[in-house]
Amino acid sequence: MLSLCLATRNAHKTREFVEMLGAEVALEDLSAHPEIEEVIEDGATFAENARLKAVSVSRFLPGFVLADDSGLEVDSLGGGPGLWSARFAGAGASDEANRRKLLEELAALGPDAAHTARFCCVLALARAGEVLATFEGTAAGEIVRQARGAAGFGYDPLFQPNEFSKTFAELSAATKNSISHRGRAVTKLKQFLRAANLLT
Ligand code: ITT
Repeated sequence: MLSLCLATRNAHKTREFVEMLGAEVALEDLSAHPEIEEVIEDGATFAENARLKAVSVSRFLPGFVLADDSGLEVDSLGGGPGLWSARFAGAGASDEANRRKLLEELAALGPDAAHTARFCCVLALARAGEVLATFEGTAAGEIVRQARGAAGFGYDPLFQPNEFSKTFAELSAATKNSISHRGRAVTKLKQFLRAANLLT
């Protein structure tokens, strides 16, 4: 069985990877490794940050390390919060505080501001300090005017994917995973792992 360490301290991300990779992959995340220091995410893109996290953690741990850098880009906010999605309302901000700030910033632009947005995810797979491959996925949709739903995490209650009338937080985990930015990136990761005979 393939063992993978997820270079994340976000338990919501870990849950989604467990749901998507299933029993074929033995997963752990950094909650099992409190000794590993926080990686400074100072890259200029999701891909750079994913590579930074994967390389840095794979220097400490044996085997394969997978990092996820992701975020929400809102067109009328010039692509923000983007790389700052986790810390939009300040370092260590709660998901709720980040959502409130997003709604406030959009409301300040007036009723005609576009609400189009996309979630982006880049995964970086590394071993022994070297990136083996990266995989990306996006999901397009719009920001709703009021939070709806209780599933998921982060900006899910505010994001309604195109062709759906429910937010990510109103959809089942299986449906979100089948259309999400992370789900699309994981599909590419699985293809890579199968081609390398690491997954059946
Ligand atoms: P790690 O760096 O430890 O993985 P993090 O939460 O800080 O955890 P990121 O720097 O990649 O991770 O920030 C991602 C943020 O983007 C996340 O905290 C959410 O606010 C948002 N986000 C990403 N994917 C999301 C999703 O599927 N649903 C809702 N919000 C999401």
